[in-house]
Amino acid sequence: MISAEKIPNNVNLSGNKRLQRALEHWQPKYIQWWKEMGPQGFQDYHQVYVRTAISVDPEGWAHFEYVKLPEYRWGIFLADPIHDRKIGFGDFYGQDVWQEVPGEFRNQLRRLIVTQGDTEPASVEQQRLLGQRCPSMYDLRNLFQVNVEEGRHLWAMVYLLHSYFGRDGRDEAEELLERQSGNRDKPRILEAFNEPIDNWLDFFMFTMFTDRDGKSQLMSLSESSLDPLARTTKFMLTEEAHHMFVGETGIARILERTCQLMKMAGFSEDVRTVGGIDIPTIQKHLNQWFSLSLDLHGSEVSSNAASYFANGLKGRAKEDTFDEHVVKNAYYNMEFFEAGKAVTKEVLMRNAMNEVLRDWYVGDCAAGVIRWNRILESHGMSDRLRLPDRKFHRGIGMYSGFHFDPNGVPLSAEQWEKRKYEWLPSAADTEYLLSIMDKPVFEPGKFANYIAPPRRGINQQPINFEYVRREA
Ligand code: BYC
Repeated sequence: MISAEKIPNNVNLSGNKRLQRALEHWQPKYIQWWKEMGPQGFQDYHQVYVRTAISVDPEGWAHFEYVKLPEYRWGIFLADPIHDRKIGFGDFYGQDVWQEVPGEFRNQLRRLIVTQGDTEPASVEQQRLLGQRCPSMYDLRNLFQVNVEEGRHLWAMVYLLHSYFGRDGRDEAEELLERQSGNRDKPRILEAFNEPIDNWLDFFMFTMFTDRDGKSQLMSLSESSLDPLARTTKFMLTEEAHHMFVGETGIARILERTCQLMKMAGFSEDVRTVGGIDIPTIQKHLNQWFSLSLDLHGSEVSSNAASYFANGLKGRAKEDTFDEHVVKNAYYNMEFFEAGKAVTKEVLMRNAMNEVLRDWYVGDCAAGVIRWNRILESHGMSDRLRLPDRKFHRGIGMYSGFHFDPNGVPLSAEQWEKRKYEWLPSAADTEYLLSIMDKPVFEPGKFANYIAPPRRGINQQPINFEYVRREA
């Protein structure tokens, strides 16, 4: 039975019987999905020290408690309404925002919400085995925090589908639990969410780069004319920040440890001989998840994106920082790749909105890489990490039929086949990573050899706090 205590919410759930009934019908299916497809081996006997959002104010948001994962209180929260909010971009600029879905945009909005919603359970599925290989109890807890929040983000999208899309919305909500990451017959919608994440280097790169796509997409949806969508995604962004923290600090701690091990082993030694993760392997995983996450922004030239913008459904990140919001006669200088050469052409800005968002995303990623490189620098290392060229390893958009190296230099199909594992993780790299992650570290305060401890614990708890406890 759904109640305000069980499902914390600020949408007056108990005052909306129709919605309450719809969610009551969906909830047991969600719990069944969570138990089958969520963290494996940590459903029944473990209690996890997690943060649960119980309201949108800073206090209610930072509520920490031990819970069994299937008993996490997945709540429904919208950021506070902005009084008299107006549409901020596109053809309806300056008009009142919508509290209901306009019939003519119903399909487009449903598609955007379903695509966003699909990524959330997908990521939980991708990460379901990681607990068995955790580098520490601190990291295990962070993994589960990320997982339960992705589950909450699914609830957020399901709330919108149930509230505003009637029968179709309810059907879509069911299908969100039926598609499965990596399933050949019923895969998840976007490609990056069908890739396995079976080791912690992948997990940290995923939370650094793919969750950052979550940030850029949610920022653009939080500008939406559909006010409930804008308010829902705005609150999701507060949780997204922690996911990127997990990714960025996870890699930072691996880099720290790699530097320490290299010093101990002597710089000419392969750090793998002392159980560390070498910088080329880190770079390959960066290449993999950055390029997959570039794909998540869609094609460079997209009539879908133009129409989302024109109709006010999906804007640019930080729309209010732009001078002009209708963007009817503006152009974007885009680089095309024609007959083996780069050619710059003008494209109508509205058609280039995916690329505009990707520009913002690349800038945000680049800042993170600079912070990582400071660690290498502080240890006197000459190695540096870098983002590969945007053309590298693309599966969506105009570069997808071609091959490029990380500098953006075109390659023939044969050259690519011969060299791709210089830049992307090979089966041997994965095998090595799994070999150093085969024994989970469950002892409080202990860390696997390949990663340094964090600077501080969660919620001012010590690093050796029992973040996950097993019931007797
Ligand atoms: N894989 O016109 P185009 C997150 C399809 S992550 C496979 O360029 P559009 C999270 C596309 O559907 C953020 N297919 O597409 C992170 C279209 O198909 P149709 C998730 C792809 O619509 C970590 C065709 O190619 N949020 O939250 O402009 C953990 C033509 O494409 C892909 C959103 O995605 C792909 N990568 O842009 C947990 C926001 N890309 O019509 C969570 C909502 C494109 O030919 N979604 N296609 O059948 C959107 O805004 C847009 O759907 C996209 C695509 C930006 C994804």
